Amino acid sequence: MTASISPTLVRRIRSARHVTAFTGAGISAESGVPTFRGTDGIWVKFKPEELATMDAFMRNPELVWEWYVHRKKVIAEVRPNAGHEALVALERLCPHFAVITQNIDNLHRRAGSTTVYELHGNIERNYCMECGERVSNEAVLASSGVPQCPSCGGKVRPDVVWFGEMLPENEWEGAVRAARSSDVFFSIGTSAVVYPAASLPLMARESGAYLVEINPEPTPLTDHADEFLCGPAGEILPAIVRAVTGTRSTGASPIHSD
Ligand code: BJW
Ligand code: ZN
Repeated sequence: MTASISPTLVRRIRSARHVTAFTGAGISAESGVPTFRGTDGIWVKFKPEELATMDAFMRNPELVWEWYVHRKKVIAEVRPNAGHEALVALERLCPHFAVITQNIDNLHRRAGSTTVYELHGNIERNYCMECGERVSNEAVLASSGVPQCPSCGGKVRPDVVWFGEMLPENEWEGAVRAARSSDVFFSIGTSAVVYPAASLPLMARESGAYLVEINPEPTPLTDHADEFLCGPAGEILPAIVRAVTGTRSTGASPIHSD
């Protein structure tokens, strides 16, 4: 059975000037990129503190690089899915549309989204920890072990944000601006436990946004959402686009709404 997207949500999107989609690993799950937490999450096999911190990197850079090279190869092979594509369609329907992503997989840009704030970096970029020089993915993938800077010989790292590190200032400021100006704010495929990113949906709601969560599982955010659409992003987001454009009304049932 397919239930309809709520008329309230359709009306909110149609009348919105600013719509924002805040995404996490769940939106890329249907492309074949593993999530971090949950039954097939990366962290089931590896603890975050063993891999995604500067301490871990300094202790065992070979292991951390092995993990990133594996993920670079997985991400290079996958394609954006119907969820990413539906956000591109929504961007075309809304006067101002922004994607704020915690993902490092570049799939929103590859799908065609144009305003994308990447809070946790991008796995396709790398830089030297000594002199800051950018090092291409090709060079990194061609080297064995820990890649070294061609200019100074320093250790190269992926351009991602590890625990205990600050988020890139411009991306964070853009994300806060988008959250605070949102009329409708979607939180999609994130467990909403990693801060400061997880503060954005509540920031948006405080500023008057209609908060919609899309996830197959409830999260700490669920009770704060105006609507919780329970299910996979790759099904629910296209259903929202169909409902807004009036092409067809299918999709998920809101569990609660205002
Ligand atoms: C589907 C689906 C489908 C499945 N459709 N959905 C207390 C308060 C505030 C902060 C802290 C605090 N205690 C500690 C901190 C700091 C820390 C933090 O938040 N820790 C928490 C874990 C407690 N934060 C930081 O350190 C951040 N920096 C910071 O705070 O700077 C200030 C500072 C500086 C110095 C000292 C102290 C503070 C940085 C955080 C960096 C996070 N980095 C990572 C790794 C990135 C690089 C890489 O990928 O290798 O980012 S960790 C990892 O988690 C990754 C993700 O972006 C992030 C969030 O995960 P996400 O996207 O939510 O994925 P999952 O797997 O958790 O959830 C997937 C969801 O999808 C699930 O809900 C599924 O149900 C759902 N799903 N299929 C829709 N088809
Ligand atoms: Zn260097």
